[in-house]
Amino acid sequence: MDKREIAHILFQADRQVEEIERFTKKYPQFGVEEGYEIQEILLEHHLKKGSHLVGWKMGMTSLAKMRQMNLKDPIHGFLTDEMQVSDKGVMSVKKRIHPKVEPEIAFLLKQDVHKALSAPEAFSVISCIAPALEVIDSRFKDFDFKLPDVVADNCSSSGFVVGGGRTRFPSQRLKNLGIVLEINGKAVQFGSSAAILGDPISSLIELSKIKEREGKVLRAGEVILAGGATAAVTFQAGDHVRALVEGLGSVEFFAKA
Ligand code: 0L1
Ligand code: MG
Repeated sequence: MDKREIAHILFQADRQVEEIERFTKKYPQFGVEEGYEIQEILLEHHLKKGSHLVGWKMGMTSLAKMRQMNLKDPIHGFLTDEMQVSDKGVMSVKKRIHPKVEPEIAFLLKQDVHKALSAPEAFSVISCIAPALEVIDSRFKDFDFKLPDVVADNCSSSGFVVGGGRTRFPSQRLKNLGIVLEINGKAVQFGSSAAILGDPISSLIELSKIKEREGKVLRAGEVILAGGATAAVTFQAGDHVRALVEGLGSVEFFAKA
């Protein structure tokens, strides 16, 4: 198994909007650690093409999904400026294979993070807590993947939107905020921030532990997507997609061909 070749295939599938078969079919011995090595090479491809790293996402953060995939820990991926769409902006459908959207909570970092954070420390490094929408678009046919595949595929990352949010927010409230996902004004999913690892701040804490293990630094200004609070939902060109998070406000995009 050639990791560079797999990263290249994933990058091309994304650029050419072409779905591919999961690699674990051909390489059953392919593991999660190799998945992260491939993800790192994939990031190099994005940077070489002129994209900038703007943050990180945590995935599979709901206990139900972790149980389903037999996971002890969530997974993580990178976010680039090319993936970001401004609040009320346009999300292209034709640049994506089979996009789905999920409501999330985002943290904005006000300082570099060099080490694993405790909960109070995690709150102290955040400049803003905001409602967010994440668009996932697995490069694998029918979203059919095993854990190493999806990790290599940057955890299905494709697009994201961050709303205005709040610079001050009571930490105790964050763990149980009502969340609604609307498509064309109709509520299609309801959830709670508790679905994100029991408390979204745990996502930032987990990420800080991962980065400490990797010997890497989270940078001031980076966005952290804490994880999906509901199931992800398919959308189409012409749809208006909005997430409302209790106490934090809303965030939206217009899906265009
Ligand atoms: O953001 C996420 O939780 C998605 C992780 C990848 C799994 C998927 O594509 O459903
Ligand atoms: Mg997500």
